[in-house]
Amino acid sequence: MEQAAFHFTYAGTPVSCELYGSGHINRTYLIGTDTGARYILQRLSSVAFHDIPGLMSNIIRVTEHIAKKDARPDSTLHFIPSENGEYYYLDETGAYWRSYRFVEAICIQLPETPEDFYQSAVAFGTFQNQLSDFPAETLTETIPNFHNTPDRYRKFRDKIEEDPCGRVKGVREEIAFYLSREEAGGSLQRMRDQGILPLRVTHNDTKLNNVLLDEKTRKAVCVIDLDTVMPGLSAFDFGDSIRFGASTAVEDEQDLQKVQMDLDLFRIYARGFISSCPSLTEAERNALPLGAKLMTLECGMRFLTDYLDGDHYFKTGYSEHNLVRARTQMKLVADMEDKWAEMERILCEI
Ligand code: ADP
Ligand code: GN1
Ligand code: MG
Repeated sequence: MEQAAFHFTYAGTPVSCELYGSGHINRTYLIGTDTGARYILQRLSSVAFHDIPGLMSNIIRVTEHIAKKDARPDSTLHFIPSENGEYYYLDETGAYWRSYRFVEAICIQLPETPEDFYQSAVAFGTFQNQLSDFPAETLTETIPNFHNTPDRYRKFRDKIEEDPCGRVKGVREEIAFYLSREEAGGSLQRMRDQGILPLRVTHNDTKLNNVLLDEKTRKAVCVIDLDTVMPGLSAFDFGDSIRFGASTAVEDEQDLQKVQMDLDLFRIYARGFISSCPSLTEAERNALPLGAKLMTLECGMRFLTDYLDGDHYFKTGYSEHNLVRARTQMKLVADMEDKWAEMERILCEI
């Protein structure tokens, strides 16, 4: 049993603790108690997050805002204070923990039906819309420059130069792929700097497995993994969902033949997202395909950067795991480039 579990104000005493979920960043446990109440307990990644009090303050404010707009009991996550009244617990090793109510629902890696994907679009579109009146500038940037693609390019170049693990020589083709798209990679950031695209509160990590679905009705229950909720562009949230959920294969598929961006899923997600987020401006709508391409490009480059660095950021199951992920993202970017006209046409027709 993780000792941290005994430091939260649960309804009951913890009696079981098992590793849970499939996230790449935090360490997640499911806690059972003697009253039957269940909780998620997470040890937050110290590699990814450097200001946990600021991060938890963002999350509490955002979840309270959503709870006021949607009265369903599980419309958002409910965090549990620790014994000292904070929404986190700092253990003697310096690790931060936090806990929230377990939601009885399912979490999937790829849509089993198009309707699953539509539901996730409605969940993320609604999330963004519910927060459209939230003062974005008052939120802490939990990971500074998180989706600043030019900044991600700078970090990528630094790692290529440093080459701490001697891995550069084995991945020249992959490096060339990402570097050749650097100019295009900066386009969303330029539109943000020029004020063409507004800053709003965004989730920034809109993978399908960050939405919970009701097992029976298959309707979306709530959006989870709120660590990266901060000011951003709507194209980030749209784009990251397409990157992950509109792929015909999982993010770490080794057989690249199986990896494509499915245009039907793209259309379905776009419909769900746009219809549930009426506050999108015309410029934001037009930037959605770019979001899909750039989030895929950026994420793939982040996987490759972490591979060059010796795999410290993303959890990996084997030594080339991040490289495999970087390659699936390359395949998706190339496929989106081939399907670009179709993607734009779909957006015009909605
Ligand atoms: P990470 O940042 O590591 O992705 P998440 O917050 O997404 O961490 O949690 C990891 C996984 O745990 C999720 O993908 C999901 O499977 C599961 N999970 C998290 N919160 C809940 C919850 N309240 N109810 C049910 N499952 C959850
Ligand atoms: C991480 O936490 P998780 O597994 O939902 C990452 C995302 C990446 C994603 C790639 C805080 O998401 O940015 O897109 O992996 N989260 C963080 O699968 O870096
Ligand atoms: Mg997650």
